[in-house]
Amino acid sequence: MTIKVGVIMGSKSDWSTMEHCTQILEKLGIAHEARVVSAHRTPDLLFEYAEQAAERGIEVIIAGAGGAAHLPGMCAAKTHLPVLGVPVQSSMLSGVDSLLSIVQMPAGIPTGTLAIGRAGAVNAALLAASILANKYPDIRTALIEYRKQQTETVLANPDPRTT
Ligand code: RP5
Repeated sequence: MTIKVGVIMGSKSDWSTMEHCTQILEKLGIAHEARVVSAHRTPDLLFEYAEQAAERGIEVIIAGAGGAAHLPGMCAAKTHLPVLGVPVQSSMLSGVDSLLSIVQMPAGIPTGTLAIGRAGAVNAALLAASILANKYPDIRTALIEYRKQQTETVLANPDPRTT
């Protein structure tokens, strides 16, 4: 199956956040790959990855990074594909540094920016699914079903004291 979503991250230390992203992609049956691609430690690899992604069939890139998080922005600069940025929670500044590095792109090269940490990783996968759902009926069905189940779970457990 052709990989539709490329999940990249600046370091192996980002995996504990970004695995929440791939878990959702898995659940929705979206073919994806996960790679460590660092903007500052492996800049040539980043350029190669971003430049080749579209011709490899990738349709959305999700990029997680922490600290001076220029991975999503640099990736977006080298591809026309949509790039969704996940700010990883850094130890020094709790991810506010990551968030501001990713969100404040100058006009001309956008990156979609999600929430800091796990919520952002999960939502990046769901947003990628929404983008792909316009084209792929099976992904649309899986996404609608995921949301339906989420709603049903909340409605079935209205008492906050029970799990
Ligand atoms: C960024 O630097 C990575 O995305 C990671 O969040 C952060 C720290 O990386 P390590 O020093 O843990 O490898 O490039």
